[in-house]
Amino acid sequence: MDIVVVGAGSLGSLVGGLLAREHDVTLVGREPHVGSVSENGLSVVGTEEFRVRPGAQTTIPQRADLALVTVKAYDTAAVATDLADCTLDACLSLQNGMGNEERLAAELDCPVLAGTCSYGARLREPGTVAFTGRGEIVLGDRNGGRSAVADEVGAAFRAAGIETTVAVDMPTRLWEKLAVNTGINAVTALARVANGALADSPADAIAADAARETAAVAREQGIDLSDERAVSLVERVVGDTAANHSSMYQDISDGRQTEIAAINGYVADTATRSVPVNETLAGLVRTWERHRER
Ligand code: KPL
Repeated sequence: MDIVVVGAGSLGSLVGGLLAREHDVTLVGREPHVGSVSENGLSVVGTEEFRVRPGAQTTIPQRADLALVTVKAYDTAAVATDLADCTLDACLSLQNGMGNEERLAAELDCPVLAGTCSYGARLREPGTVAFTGRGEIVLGDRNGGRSAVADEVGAAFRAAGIETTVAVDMPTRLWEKLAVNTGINAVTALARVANGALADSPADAIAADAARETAAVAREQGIDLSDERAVSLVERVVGDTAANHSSMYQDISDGRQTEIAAINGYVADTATRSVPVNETLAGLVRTWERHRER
């Protein structure tokens, strides 16, 4: 399969690297990373170690069988506009936050699948990505139900040795992932700790409360997500990605804009009830963003 990965940051480089063991992959990202990959290949280190030679460039190619979108949620609208000029058979969003698939589908002619990924990844230096925790990849029709395109993409992921679940309940899965991200990302970013530090810590109650609030908002939207399931998913991902620094931790460490608006901010904005933990976390991270040095 001819796959373009739009967003060769930490997660995009890791998943693109795993896929490149079997498929023709082009990573689209920024310099100096893509220059280093196109010259010397991509090294994956950590949980699995190997080197691959995907294509790597700063612009989106004209056509691909699959566009795998891994950009930050705040860049989705711009990427959707760029991808609209590209001939694609399918598009898969593997991003944090809600609403990405709708933004892509509004611009693209091909089927847009939803996906979730809880792998831990970190760009160590240009050309090298650390695989810091094997989580789960789930993908499927963004509105739920069976999809032949999702089956085909799932088979392509599995052919590359990536354990992948093709799900018929993606709307629920996206809320479950949101519960995980509302529990882990801002808390680890503000406490300056790896995901594993949340286990049995003074902050684990904050993470659990944020996830419970997210589950309550999901139920308001007609999604069947219990408080217990939301909290147990947070605990599972904390264990699976214990050594990983969350993407929001990495964003704050690198002085970058975060995805707070699409995570805790989304829950706070969507809720018709009071969600004080998500509001507090969103307020703290937004305050940091406002005063960060650019
Ligand atoms: O999605 C993640 C993120 O960091 O954004 C988790 C699953 C929490 C892994 O760190």
